[in-house]
Amino acid sequence: MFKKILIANRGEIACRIIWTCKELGIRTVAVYSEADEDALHVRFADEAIRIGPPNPRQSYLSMPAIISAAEITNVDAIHPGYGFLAENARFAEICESCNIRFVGPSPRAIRTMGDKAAARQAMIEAGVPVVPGSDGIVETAEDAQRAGDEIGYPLMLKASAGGGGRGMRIVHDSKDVAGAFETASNEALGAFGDGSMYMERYVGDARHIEIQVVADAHGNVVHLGERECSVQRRHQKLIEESPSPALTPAEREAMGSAAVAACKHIGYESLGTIEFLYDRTRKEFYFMEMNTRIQVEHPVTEMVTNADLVRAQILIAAGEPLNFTQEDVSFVGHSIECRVNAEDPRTFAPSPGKITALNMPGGPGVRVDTHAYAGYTVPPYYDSLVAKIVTYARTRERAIARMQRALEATIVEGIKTTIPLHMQILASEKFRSGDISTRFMDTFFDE
Ligand code: MV4
Repeated sequence: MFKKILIANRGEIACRIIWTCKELGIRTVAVYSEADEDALHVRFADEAIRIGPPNPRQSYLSMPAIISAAEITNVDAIHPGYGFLAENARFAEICESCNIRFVGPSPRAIRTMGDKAAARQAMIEAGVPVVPGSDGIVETAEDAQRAGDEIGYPLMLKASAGGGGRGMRIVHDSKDVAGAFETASNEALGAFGDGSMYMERYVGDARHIEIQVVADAHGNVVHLGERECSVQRRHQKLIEESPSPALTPAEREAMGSAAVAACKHIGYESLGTIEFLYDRTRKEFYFMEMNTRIQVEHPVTEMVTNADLVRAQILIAAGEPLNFTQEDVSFVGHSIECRVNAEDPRTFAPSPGKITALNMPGGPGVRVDTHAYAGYTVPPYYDSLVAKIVTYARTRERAIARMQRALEATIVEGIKTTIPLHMQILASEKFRSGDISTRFMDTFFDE
């Protein structure tokens, strides 16, 4: 087992990783920027190395700075968390070449899944359903016209190098497809240095449902059920839950099996998430993307499966076999997560600043993952997540009631947060009835 791990991240996830390392008896090294001198992850780690200025390019994204910190402190492994370098294949490669274990999948798996057209192709080969669309990359506007007229409209143009909603475009009419292709491809070239595009039929009335997988280095692959992530705004998730109110046990089983088949096909080794688009009209699901990292919303899976996903991820990276099979996994109760962001709840404009008073909720079935404390200043340089409030209860209805009372007990003064928005969503009939889709937030403020 590893003796010492460096956490190449900050905020709540750095704290979350440190908690599990402590339980495993693994020593921890924090890295931090000048903006994070007073951050909790720095306090809780056994050692802390300042790696650069606030700008993440020169600190949390700086591979030389992080590798130097790892060399100086003589760690066995680096945990990348989410964001920053978590899905950077080159970073994973550099770690391995420095004889430091990267807590994540192989560079090859990261690269395949980072190329969305290649991922789609791999899923077709694995027998996992994908949205009907182009046969690989569309090279020219003429090809886009031909493929588009075959797929039908509306359709989506997607950048191979995009993902998470970046580099996408809806085309409603045959006369627009060639022009949209040129514009989207040029935008992708500018944004990602890669203008490759592919096309899919547009699924309008959809849910975002993702499957958590764990795959060890010995060929064992197990899924831990789904997370429903349809309540999003501008591709930023607001509320996640497990199980999804939409899936029947048979659908859960089919989606889980597809996710396991996907991992086996690519020889995946680590923890990961397969995102599916669930077509509410046809009651069918399609592969969208695979995330090769621990995700923000992992706690809702931990609550209903009683797993520690960070622990599983570290043990897998150390070469340990999974000590459970698919048959051992059971799902009990319902869990909901609200992302408390330092943002204006109406405009979503960032609201960094000093937290002058803070109370986090507790009591039965309430979990809080946060790095915030009274007197902490939320810096303006990084993402705005300040806390994840997670509830757990026997039923969805009771998990919602628990979340409402938990949010009522939450006090964050000095900055604006998304809590009022969460309260409004939780009180809405649409959310309470489980009638949520990717368009939930588009219409929310109108009602
Ligand atoms: C789609 C889609 C409809 N049809 N693909 C958004 C994020 C990225 N992972 C893929 N996304 C979508 N792909 C087809 N063929 C609709 C979305 C989408 C979406 C998906 C999940 C959650 C929220 C969303 C909001 C807008 C669009």
